[in-house]
Parts: sequence; C-alpha cells; structure tokens
Amino acid sequence: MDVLSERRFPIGKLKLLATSRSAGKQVKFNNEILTIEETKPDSFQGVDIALFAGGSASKEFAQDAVKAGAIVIDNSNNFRMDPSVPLVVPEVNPEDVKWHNGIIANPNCSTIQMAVVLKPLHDAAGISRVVVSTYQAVSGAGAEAIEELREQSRDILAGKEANPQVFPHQIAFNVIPHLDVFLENDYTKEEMKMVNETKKILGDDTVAVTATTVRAPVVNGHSEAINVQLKNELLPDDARKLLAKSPGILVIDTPKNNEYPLPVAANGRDEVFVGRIRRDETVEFGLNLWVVADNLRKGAATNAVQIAELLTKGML
Ligand code: 2RA
Repeated sequence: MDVLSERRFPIGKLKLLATSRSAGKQVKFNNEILTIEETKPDSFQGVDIALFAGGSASKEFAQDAVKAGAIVIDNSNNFRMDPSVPLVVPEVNPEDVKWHNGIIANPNCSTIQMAVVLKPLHDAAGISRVVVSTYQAVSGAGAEAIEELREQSRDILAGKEANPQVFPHQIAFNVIPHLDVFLENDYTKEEMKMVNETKKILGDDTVAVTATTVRAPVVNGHSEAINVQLKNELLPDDARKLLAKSPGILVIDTPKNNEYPLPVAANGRDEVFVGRIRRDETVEFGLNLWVVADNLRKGAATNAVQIAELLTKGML
C-alpha cells in the first residue's frame, strides 16, 4: 500500500482483502480509511488488478480472480515456474507481461535483485555461469522473524539462552545456511528458486547458476556475493559504467572511501545497489560483484507494483 501510494499508482478504488482474522480492521490509504474484507470466491467482481501476497491465498483464490476478469500479480511461489505464467522483473523482461493468461508471477526476492544486475552483463558479454552466495535478512521470513531476531539479541546480551521459534537455530549473532526446505538434491528450495527463476527471467536456459542461500542477522535488505563468468571480456570499469546506466541500479563502488552497498543503506529504497566490482582473476572473463536490495521493496512490493504499472502503461 505504501508503494502504491508513493508511486501514485492510478487507482479508482482500492479493495483490501484478507483472512477472517483481519476482516473489519481499518487501514489508512492516502487520505481514506478503508475496511479490510474477508476474501471470498466472489470478492473479485469489478477488480482490474489483484495483487496477491501469500501462498495459500493465491492457491485458493487466484483462479476466482482470473474468472472474474482480474489480472493477478502473485508474489508467491505457486505459479512462478508454470510455463503458461510470465515471471517478470520489469527492468529485465517487461515484454513478458504480454503473454499472460490472467496470472503474472512476481519472482523470489533474492532472484529479483540478482536478475536486475545480470541482465545488462548478459546482454553485453554473455553469461556462461553464475555462483551466488546470499546473506538474507530476517524480514524475508515475516514479521515474527524480525521480532525473533530483536528478542533473541536482547536475551543473549542479557545472558539468557536463545529460544528459536521461527528459525531452526539461533539467528542472533549467527548465520544459518538454510532457507526454506531441503530438496532431494541437497539444495534448499530458496537455492533452486535462484537457479530456475533466473533462467526463466533472462529467457536463457544455458546460463548455469549455482547458489548457497544463507540467513543473516540483518533486519531488512538482502546482500549477495555474485561471481559471474562471461563469454567475452568485460573489464570492471566497463561493467561499472554499464551497470550505472542500467535501469533500477545504483552503483556504489569507491572502496578507498569505504563506499560499497550495505543493507542498512538499502533499507527503504527501491534500487538495486551494486559495488565491489572486480575481476575474478582465476578465470578468463570473470567478475565478482556485491549486490544489495531492500527485499520487501524491490524484492516484493515494488516489483509487483512495477508490473502493475506495465499493465496500465499499455504493455498489453
Ligand atoms: C526469504 N526469499 O528471504 C524468502 C522470502 N520470499 O525468506
């Protein structure tokens, strides 16, 4: 709602739907007080765009919304890899919204910020392989996760034991190499989202991606160490210039002044921040980069609203 309001998204009427738990609550939007309603199969009559957040909601109601004539922009994992559903990062593959069949998927947060940076590099020099390690904020796991980090930090500083509830281990003063569930191949689902979604967004299955996703004791803002192997030479200086003029990216890369992207600085911002751009000296055409973004904004809300903007700007 904040992002819709800040970007002055053209809305005739905003309808707020949630579970019965929230129904009846009042929320301020611009200068209006809106009342949250319980989502029902017939809630979508007259709705043009339905922004879904939450996996069980879109599983249950996305098709009802589509039947009622709405275009669904879904922030869950339910439809992302469905070949009939476009997976869109507006800076990367805006034209993919054109072939939607009622549902457009918003990618996983850690995938979005990486794709924004990989796209210009891929267009300029061709990417053959990507190795990414993430340092993901607890906000990606929800409000209770933020509370767990805060409470646990206080408890540990007070000499008390950690009592993990949301995460499988202590998150305060620790890092956990485990996001989402483990799969048969010993990777986590979060890691495979980064692998598979990146190829779909770039529209190129030949880009090899391997990921290690890690939860860090950061409130908000995902960081990623990305190693990119290119097919052609792209010098760090040229990559810096190219990324600086690419949409949605801010380059912060003056290491001698201790200037590089930080999650605390990315918090509340819509851009993807890139720095530490340097040659990978172990391969012929390799680059190392450090990429940070607000996972709740560019990794979720902002990207979803940007997709909605494509719809209103006549991309259809
Ligand atoms: C996380 N990527 O950060 C997830 C949220 N979708 O936990």
